[in-house]
Amino acid sequence: MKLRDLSATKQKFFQANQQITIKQKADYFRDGYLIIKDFASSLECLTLKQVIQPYLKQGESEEVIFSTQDQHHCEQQYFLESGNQIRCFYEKNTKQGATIREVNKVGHALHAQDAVFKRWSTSPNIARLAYDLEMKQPAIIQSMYILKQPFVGGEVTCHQDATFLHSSPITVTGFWLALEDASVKNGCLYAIPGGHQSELTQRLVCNGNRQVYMQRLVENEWDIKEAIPLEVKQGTLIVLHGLLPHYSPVNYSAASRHAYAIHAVDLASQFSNDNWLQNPCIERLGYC
Ligand SMILES: O=C(O)CCC(=O)C(=O)O
Repeated sequence: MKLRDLSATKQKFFQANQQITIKQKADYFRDGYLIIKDFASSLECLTLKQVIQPYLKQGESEEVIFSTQDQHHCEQQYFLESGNQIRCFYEKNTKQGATIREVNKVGHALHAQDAVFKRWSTSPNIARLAYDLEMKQPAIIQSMYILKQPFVGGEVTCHQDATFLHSSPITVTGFWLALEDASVKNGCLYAIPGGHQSELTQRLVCNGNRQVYMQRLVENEWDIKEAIPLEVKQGTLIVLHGLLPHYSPVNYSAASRHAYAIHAVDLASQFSNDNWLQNPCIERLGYC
């Protein structure tokens, strides 16, 4: 099968329309996350893993990422302008001259700028799920391919997705697909069951000068000791409520832990105009 030839898999991609059960929906609203096994076939996972390959690039040169004059500013610009692009981000301390083995993630518009990722992201399976979870006008606004590479895959500190994609009311919902088995050994996701019922603790705000900073909203944070590992097999989808505290630790193992994560918001809510993401590629979800 050619890398980009999806004809063989098309049926599987669009099979869909399996509604979640009442229990699954109740579990999601109680726990803040929902684990759906076998959401994607191994062929779909393999296809996405192959399609990402040409996007994995060596660290960019000085003008893009690294400036001796104002490194921080350049890094911020690179990040802020990635909302409608497909760009590599690297593990910490490996900016200049980073190798492909040090790519941390690729973001943030695979769902719109690559035909195969777009097809998967906007498939009826995802759309149906979004509507089932009571989104009224769901639309994908961000996507990331996370590699968590062997030995170097860095920690994603505990956060709520609404910190980064804020709206009133908060509607951001994550759809995280395991493209490889994820366990405590290779840095699987951890989440605090029920933690989505707590407040939003901080926001990443972008000011008029296009500079981002973290704004703390409440003093008390969640207790990270309450987080549990979400060990899953390849093809499993984890749906994450936008207020659910979650993280993933360093991958010290020899096995990578690839995942594809998309974030949707409800267009019926008001997307905050001081979010970092100001130029999103919006892909509305619909199904017939
Ligand atoms: O895959 C990971 O390690 C973190 C993903 C994450 O935090 C997210 O998708 O919101």
